[in-house]
Amino acid sequence: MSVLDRWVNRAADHPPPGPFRAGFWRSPLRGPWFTAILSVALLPGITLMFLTGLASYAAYNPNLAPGNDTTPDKGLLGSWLPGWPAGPFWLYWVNQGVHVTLGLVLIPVVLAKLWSVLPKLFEWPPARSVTQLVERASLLLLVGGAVFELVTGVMNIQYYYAWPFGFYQAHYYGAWVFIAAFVVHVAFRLRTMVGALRGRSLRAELRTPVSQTTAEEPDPDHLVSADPAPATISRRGALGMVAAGSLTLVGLSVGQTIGGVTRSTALLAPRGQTIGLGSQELKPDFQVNKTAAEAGIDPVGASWRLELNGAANTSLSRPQLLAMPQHTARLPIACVEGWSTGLQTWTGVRLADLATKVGAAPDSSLFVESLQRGGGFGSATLSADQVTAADALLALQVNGADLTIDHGFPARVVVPALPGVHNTKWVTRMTFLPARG
Ligand SMILES: Nc1nc2c(c(=O)[nH]1)N[C@H]1C(S)=C(S)[C@@H](COP(=O)(O)O)O[C@H]1N2
Ligand SMILES: [Mo]
Repeated sequence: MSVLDRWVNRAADHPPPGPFRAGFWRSPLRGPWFTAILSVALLPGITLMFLTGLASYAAYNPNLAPGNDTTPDKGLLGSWLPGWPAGPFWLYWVNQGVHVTLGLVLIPVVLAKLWSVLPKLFEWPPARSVTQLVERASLLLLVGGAVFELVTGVMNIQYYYAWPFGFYQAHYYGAWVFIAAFVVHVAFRLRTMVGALRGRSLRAELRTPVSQTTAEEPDPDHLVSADPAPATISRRGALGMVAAGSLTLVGLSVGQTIGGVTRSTALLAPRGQTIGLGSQELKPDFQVNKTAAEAGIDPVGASWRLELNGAANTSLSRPQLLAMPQHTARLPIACVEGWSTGLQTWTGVRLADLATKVGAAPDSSLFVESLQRGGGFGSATLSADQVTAADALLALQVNGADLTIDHGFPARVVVPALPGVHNTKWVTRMTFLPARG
């Protein structure tokens, strides 16, 4: 027996008091089956979270400059991402609705799962072998990563920027740390999970009342209590509580994604309840994410001109823009935070027509700048595909009325399938940039 083994054995005989002792944990619900059934929800759920998150990152056109990416050191973590298409119009709306709503759904499941394995956190001795030490360290990244992603995600959709780092970078890097730990964890645990699921039937559990609820068979991982107390809730009841928690979160937030009459049900969503200043013509008005006052935009007068730069440079007044061919499209503004305006009818000049006006090459990207000074989301670069899409507009009107200042007067970008953040409002300058070759 090596010195290390002897030390481990001696430590095992003398656990610190409280949660480090086996008898401390007495819930009869804890066990491999209960943990595994929660994993059945988490495995596809987390996979979909990761994929929709990656898609959302790609939708920002991170590889286009200037101004788009704020994770310049992403390297292999993102520079390989393909471009983002300019359709179908609902692509980003659905992607982000799924990402945000599913993230909320998973919160009760993650909490239940953490509860189910909580005794493992206090395992004594902390590690019996180097392999086990490594596995436990990877769990730190797994649990830390999950909590970090959920907490920053929720804080972001609640407008609560109480951290010293940028959300966009942190949530992205955090996702990679988490998913790496997740893959390792699944590789280690999949067999245990499948075995545990085979051991009991979900249908039988869903018919078992609390009076007949007893602990699972003792397991090698010691998830099952060494000294189980009588059940005070059935497995059915506990799973029902998790499901009810998830459904409540969905019910009180999904309205912000769907919009329309469901919007008023989104009691947990801070966005999309604000209606802009409105106008006589624009009725009924619809929600805005950010008002002109919030963005620090002063009323824009008749002297406003759009600066347009390409092979040639020019500038256009609003009457001149209105005199160009007008195109109408029904499109949503869909924000990264899962919030959307629902479908609105936007009318304005096609971006492609503006490109033609200044002789821009068809493969040009487009750098859009707003009147907004300082930080915020005052500029964005759109890809050539997005510029040439039939419904990609510099909108001048919405729902048959002139844009109000809160909707981006005198002109705003609206492009199908583009994240809201790149639909720049209060546009002042557009620069077509030939593809670098
Ligand atoms: N100039 C400017 N454009 C902007 C923003 C902004 O803050 N400033 N916010 C963006 C974001 S994050 C979104 S989701 C949409 C929301 O459009 P809305 O405020 O009209 O609802 O506008 C985008 N365009
Ligand atoms: Mo947004």
